[in-house]
Order: sequence, then structure tokens, then C-alpha cells
Amino acid sequence: MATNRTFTMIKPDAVSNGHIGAILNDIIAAGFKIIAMKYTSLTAETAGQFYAVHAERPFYGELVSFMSSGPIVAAILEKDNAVEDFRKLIGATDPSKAEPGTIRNKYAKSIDANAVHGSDSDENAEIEGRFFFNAFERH
Ligand code: RTP
Ligand code: MG
Repeated sequence: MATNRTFTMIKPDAVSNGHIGAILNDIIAAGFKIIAMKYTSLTAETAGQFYAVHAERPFYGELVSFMSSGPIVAAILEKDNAVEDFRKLIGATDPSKAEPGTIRNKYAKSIDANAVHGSDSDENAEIEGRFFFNAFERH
């Protein structure tokens, strides 16, 4: 399996609930290497751009407002089979359906406030990493 990259955000709920350290520990313990990371926040405009693929979905307004409600941690991660393995590590979108031991099972409260983002394809991982990090930061 080739080594490749994914992109994650620790979402505003997990940051405000004090879970940054525990989530980063889980990510590192699962074998992911942190390539780039920043503590920052999204505005309604930048959250809307980031999730533009969901613009027509009924939950888009709530998603944009939640993702711009407080600080986040954005990171580029590297591992063999990164995108798929990271989606397994975080668990289902709805935390009540996330497997025990997954990050969303442990730290998320609802489908809206679900603790972490994980890219859904290699192509989107690249696009999302570029959204937050310049070429020097993505070394
Ligand atoms: P993410 O992009 O944040 O990693 O989440 P995901 O792939 O598991 O889910 P996605 O389909 O990409 O949806 C993005 C975020 O929108 C919210 N959502 N709400 N009410 C609903 O049916 C619904 N579906 C999705 C979730 O907060 C999800 O993380
Ligand atoms: Mg998604």
C-alpha cells in the first residue's frame, strides 16, 4: 500500500470540549505522521467554500454556521492508505453509529458536532490540504 496523505480538522466542538490532545494522541497512536498543523478558525465565508460540495444539501447552513463557530485545528497527515484508514479511525458521520473506540464514538455528541473531519478521497485530501497550507508548509 502506497504512503499517502489525508487532511483533517478537529472541529469546534472537540476544541471547546478540551479534546485536542486526546484526539492527536489517537491519531499518532494509529500510525499517522503529522506533516503540517495549525490552530485557526473558519469564517462563514471560508467554511462555505471548504464545504461547497454540500451547498445544495439541507444541512449546509447548519454545517457552515457550526464550522465557523469557534477555533479548529487543521492538519495534513501521512500514512499508508491514509484516506481510508483515517475514515476508519474516526468512525461514522453520525457518532451514535460510530464503532466503539473510534474518535467520533469517543468524543462526538451529534451528527452536526461530530468532533473531526476526514477527507473522503486522495483528490479531496490534496485540495483540502491546499486550502489551509501553502507550498512551504506542505513540504
Ligand atoms: P466530514 O466531511 O466533516 O469529515 O464528514 P463526513 O464526510 O463523515 O460527512 P459528509 O457527508 O461529508 O457531511 C459533512 C458534515 O455535514 C454534516 N451532516 N449532516 N444531518 C445530516 O444528515 C448530515 N449529514 C452530514 C455532518 O456534520 C458531516 O460531518
Ligand atoms: Mg465529508
